[in-house]
Amino acid sequence: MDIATTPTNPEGNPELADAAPSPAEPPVILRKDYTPFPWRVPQTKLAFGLGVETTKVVATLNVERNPDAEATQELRLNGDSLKADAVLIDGEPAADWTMDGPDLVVTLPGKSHEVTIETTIDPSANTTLMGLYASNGMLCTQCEAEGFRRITFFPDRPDVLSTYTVRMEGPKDQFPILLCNGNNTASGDGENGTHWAEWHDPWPKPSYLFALVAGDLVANSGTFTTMNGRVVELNVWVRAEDLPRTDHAVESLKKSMKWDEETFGREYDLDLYNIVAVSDFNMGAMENKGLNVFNTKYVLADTDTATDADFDAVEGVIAHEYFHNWSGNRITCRDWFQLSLKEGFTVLRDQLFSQDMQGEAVKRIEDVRILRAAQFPEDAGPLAHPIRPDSYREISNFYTATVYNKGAEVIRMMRTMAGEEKFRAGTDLYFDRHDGEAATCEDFITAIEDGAGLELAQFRRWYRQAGTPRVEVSQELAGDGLAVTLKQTVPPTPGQDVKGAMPIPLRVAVHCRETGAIGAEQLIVLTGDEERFTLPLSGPVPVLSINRGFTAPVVIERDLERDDLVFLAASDDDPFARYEAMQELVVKHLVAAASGDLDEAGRAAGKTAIGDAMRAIVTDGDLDDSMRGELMTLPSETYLFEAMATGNRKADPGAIHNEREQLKAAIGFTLKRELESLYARVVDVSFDDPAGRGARKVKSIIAGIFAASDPERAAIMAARQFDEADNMTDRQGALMVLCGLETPARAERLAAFYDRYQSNALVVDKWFTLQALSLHGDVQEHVKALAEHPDFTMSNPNRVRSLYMAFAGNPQGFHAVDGSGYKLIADVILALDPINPQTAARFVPALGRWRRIESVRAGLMKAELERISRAEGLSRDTFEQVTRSLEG
Ligand code: B3K
Ligand code: ZN
Repeated sequence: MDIATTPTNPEGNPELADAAPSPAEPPVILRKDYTPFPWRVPQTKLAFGLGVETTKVVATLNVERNPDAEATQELRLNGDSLKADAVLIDGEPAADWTMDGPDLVVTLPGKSHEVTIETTIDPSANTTLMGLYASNGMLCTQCEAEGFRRITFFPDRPDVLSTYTVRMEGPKDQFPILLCNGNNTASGDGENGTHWAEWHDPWPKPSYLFALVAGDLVANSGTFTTMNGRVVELNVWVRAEDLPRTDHAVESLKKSMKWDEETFGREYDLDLYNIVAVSDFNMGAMENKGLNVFNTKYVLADTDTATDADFDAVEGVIAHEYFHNWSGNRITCRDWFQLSLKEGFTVLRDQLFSQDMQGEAVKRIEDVRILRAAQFPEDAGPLAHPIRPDSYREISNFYTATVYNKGAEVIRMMRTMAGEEKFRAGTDLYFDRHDGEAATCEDFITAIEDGAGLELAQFRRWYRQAGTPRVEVSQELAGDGLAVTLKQTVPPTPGQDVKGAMPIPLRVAVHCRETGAIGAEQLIVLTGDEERFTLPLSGPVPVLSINRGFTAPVVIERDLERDDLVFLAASDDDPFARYEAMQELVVKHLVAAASGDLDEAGRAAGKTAIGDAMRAIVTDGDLDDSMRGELMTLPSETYLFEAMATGNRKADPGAIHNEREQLKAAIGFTLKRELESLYARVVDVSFDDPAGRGARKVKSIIAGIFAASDPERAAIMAARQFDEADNMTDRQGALMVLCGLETPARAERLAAFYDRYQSNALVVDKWFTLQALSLHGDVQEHVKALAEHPDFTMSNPNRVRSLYMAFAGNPQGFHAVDGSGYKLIADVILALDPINPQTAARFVPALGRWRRIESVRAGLMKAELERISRAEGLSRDTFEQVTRSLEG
């Protein structure tokens, strides 16, 4: 699972577009240039002599001509920062091999050969965390997308599938546990305190799914019996001190295995499933066959150190990686342009799983919130790309919210249109038809068409066209129905000026504001640029409820009366539509206020309407508190930024922040009594009560509202919540409120939190994040001071993200009007790029939103991007993101 971030906007820059590429520029790879690899590699043998500073690798590849490709004597093996110690062909030293840039090229006269290559690598010097690297004294690997070529020379592309047999040998005291993909076939002791293990993975796989781990680890083990009676050994491997926090991971794995059998008919296919937690990891986790490697953040959880959200994230990511065993491993991608084939589909599968585990309504709202926070800005910015991109310079830059989250939404639309049962017939056909293959998005669409009986010719545009469609809604009474006219536009994106209409499935209903009648739901599909649908009325004052359940990833533009929105926010039967009405009410008010479009009366009327809707939510006795918490959550400043930056209007983050804080204060004043009585109820709900989760959510939201309306009271409430907390959710929620306040309790509780958890890296990450995200006016000074803290390091991605990604996501700090927040993040990019380019490049999108922001800040952001672009020796990752951000 990737840890997605948020970027920004377009408009062509002819000067840059016309500039001749300098010779040092990394090449652009095009989807249309795909050709099959001329050789097959049916078997691969690897022998590792393991050491933290010196690891020797002997790779033996059985190669044969690929009859489906053009014949050639040249075998090109990809390498990255490698040199060959020896090259043998059929057991003899090769006379005819050359290096072509980073690649090794051999000439092979016959139809099949055995190619052996020896390399030596230094895992301790590998700070990129791609390939084989050292983390806390252990050795581990990360090969997706192109990390295997840092271990040995190999055709490192996803359509070359091979069966791997691996021998690992190393010092037993340092590496008592030796793990690899597949099954452990033999092991024993060697000379001079070494030991060895042999592993065989019977399932052919591409090199990106290879994994190896060697270290001092202990396992929390369990078993799972599959639907056909296979008994699978499950192990979650961690450092000994982390073992008490692994039960939730093991349980999550068992639940995922069961769910995938019941929901998609997918059964596990090996006798062993290993998960290893490592603390230095570029992303969330990795689905290597039979040996998943995880960021500790998505394995370790107990109530003292992890929040409710952390528990959910562990469950969701374990499920995601497990589901990849079929959607990704048994059927992999032909080339990296097809990434959404495995990622979009697997995200949908993990979302559906979590809906079943955690509750459908709240999970759906959370997923839409993530889409809007990360993907919508990406689709509206210079880094916009279709879910199946057409080109890249560095594929790591395309593990994006578009490929993952929009990819999931696109497949979800197919499911909505087909219905659950037919969709399942489509996925069954896909799994049957392409098992063992490296497939394409087109293969997936065709299988769904054939299996589910859908016609998806026009729908394929969702794979080709970038940009979030906007659907304009107008309505009029027509006889005994409501005539609704829908008009769609798909905005231009870099390289795509003109778009065709997309099929947009929308669940709709027409309620009546006067009688409160709830209309029957139906599914309509907008396929043209403009269409008119007549929907049945349920009473005299019709109110349209549209995109219920968020059936399509689009922006709905409608001009509903404020009273209609208040009505929907208080009474729509679709939980998402209810949430959406509340968001819309608030967004409209705040964007108008931040744009200077409201006079005093307008402001007062807006606040009154929001207060009324919020009162209905706070006092609704039928609502569970988890859903109440969602409805009470105000739109984020990022989402408001998006809403404000439409058409020719630019976003003003300063005005958005001030208006949002003022609205919070107004809600706190107006609903003081109601919020206090809600707080008094939820504060008494015990941790283990089934209603506890919702209660905890609501508790911290109320404290946050009071922080704006009555900071002194909020400080007392939050300090008390912190002191009395018997779990991390309450403790973190309270500390978040305190971090934004000017009160002695802030420093006291921050110190207490640090003292209590200083030996737990994941909780220390929270401690950094809480301060970097805070609403405190001195946040930037705090961040600079924290960078000097002894626990801060640039070499651990979790720590870097905990401080700087949090700060880049803190509008008040990042968008400081003097540009100092931009400079701070640009400095981070420049300092991190030589250490870990992949993580460095993830910070660029925050600066890339410059075209959609008011001119003073836009100029400052652009200047920082230009400063980065002038730096010598930029990585391919950062070069590509900065160039696109300036061109877009
Ligand atoms: N497939 C991996 C992501 C690899 C990212 C490489 N930069 C994890 C996942 O999506 O499950
Ligand atoms: Zn994935």
